[in-house]
Parts: sequence; C-alpha cells; structure tokens
Amino acid sequence: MSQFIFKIIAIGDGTVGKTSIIRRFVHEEFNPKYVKTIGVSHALKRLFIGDNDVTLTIWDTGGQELFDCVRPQYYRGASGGFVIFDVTNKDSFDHLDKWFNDLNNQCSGITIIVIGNKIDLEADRVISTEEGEQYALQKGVKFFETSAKTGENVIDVMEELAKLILSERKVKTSEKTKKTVDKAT
Ligand code: G3D
Ligand code: MG
Repeated sequence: MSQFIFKIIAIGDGTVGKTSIIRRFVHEEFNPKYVKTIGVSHALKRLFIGDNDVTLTIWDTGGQELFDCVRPQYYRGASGGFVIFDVTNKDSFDHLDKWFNDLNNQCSGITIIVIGNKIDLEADRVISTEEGEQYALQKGVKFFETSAKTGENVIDVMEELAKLILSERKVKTSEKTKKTVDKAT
C-alpha cells in the first residue's frame, strides 16, 4: 500500500459554503451555528482509494478570503483545490475567473474541481447546472454540485479530487521514469 498526504484548499467568495463543506466532509455534520474561525485552520481526513492510503489535509481560509496578503501561504504546496460558488448567488459565480487567476498565479500544476454549492436551495437557484458545467468545461476541469446542508455529493467530490491527484501523480512519475530511462539509454 502506498501512502500519500495531499494538501487541499478551498477558495471562492465569502459565504459560498467552504467551511460548511469541509466540516460536512470531515465531521459528517452540518452546523449552521459554526463560529467563523480567525486564521487559517486545517482538518485531516483519511481515505483508502484502491491500494492507496491517502490523507487529505484540507485547509480553510478562516474567512480571510478578502486579504490578498495571506493567500500565498494558504496556496503554498497545495496538490488540489476546490473553486466554489453558491448556485443561489450570481456574484459568486461571476467571480470564479478571479479565483482561477489567483490560483494560476500562486500554484502551478494544481488539480482543480469547480463546485456549485447549496443545491438544497433549489427555489433560490440562479445558476443552472448547465452553466456550471459549461464554465468548468471551458476551464478544462470537472464540475460537481453539492449541498453541505444535506451532504449530497460532498464525499464524492472529495474522493474524485483525491483520485484525480493520484492519477496525475502517476502520470508525472511515469514521465520522470521515462526521462531517466531515456537519459540512461
Ligand atoms: P464560507 O466558509 O465560504 O464563508 P460558510 O461559507 O460555510 O461559512 O457558509 C456561509 C453560510 O451558508 C452559512 O449560513 C451556512 O450555514 C450556509 N451554507 C453553507 N453551505 C450550505 C448549503 O449547502 N445549503 C444551505 N442551505 N446553506 C449552506 P449562516 O446563516 O450560518 O451564516
Ligand atoms: Mg469560512
């Protein structure tokens, strides 16, 4: 069994549900009264994927999404990231490009999934599944819709990100091996 530790970050506008998704995944609960943390905090979760033992360290911004100067520390060393919007909040969807630009400036080679959260609020939805899918397609990444409140798709999206990181690592490792072999021959 191979062991891995991946740093995962969650970005997106304030109130899209980053903290709630992380809490739902790690503690299997949704607590609307959760007090906003100050400073970056992170949670651990262990997953077994095939014969891989994967520990995710999932970093929460602690509400610091507004402060540009703390972001580099937050991004450093991340293997994967969720770019999250709220399907009931058009601004949060319109700001996705800003978050993508930020990611591209701070991290190279990070594996990304776009998430549309709060799908339990169907009556208030302003961004359709198709719009979310189109956006992700144009960025060349996968798209999921979640509800931190009901838990819908939360575990699935985390597992998918871990699988994607694992498979991309394997590609990179085999490229490295190939280069070494090429050099040797
Ligand atoms: P953030 O970490 O991105 O800033 P939070 O977002 O996780 O703090 O969530 C912001 C608010 O949205 C919270 O409401 C939280 O309960 C709510 N929320 C998060 N995810 C969902 C969801 O999937 N469905 C619904 N219905 N609400 C959600 P309050 O009122 O506590 O500020
Ligand atoms: Mg938060």
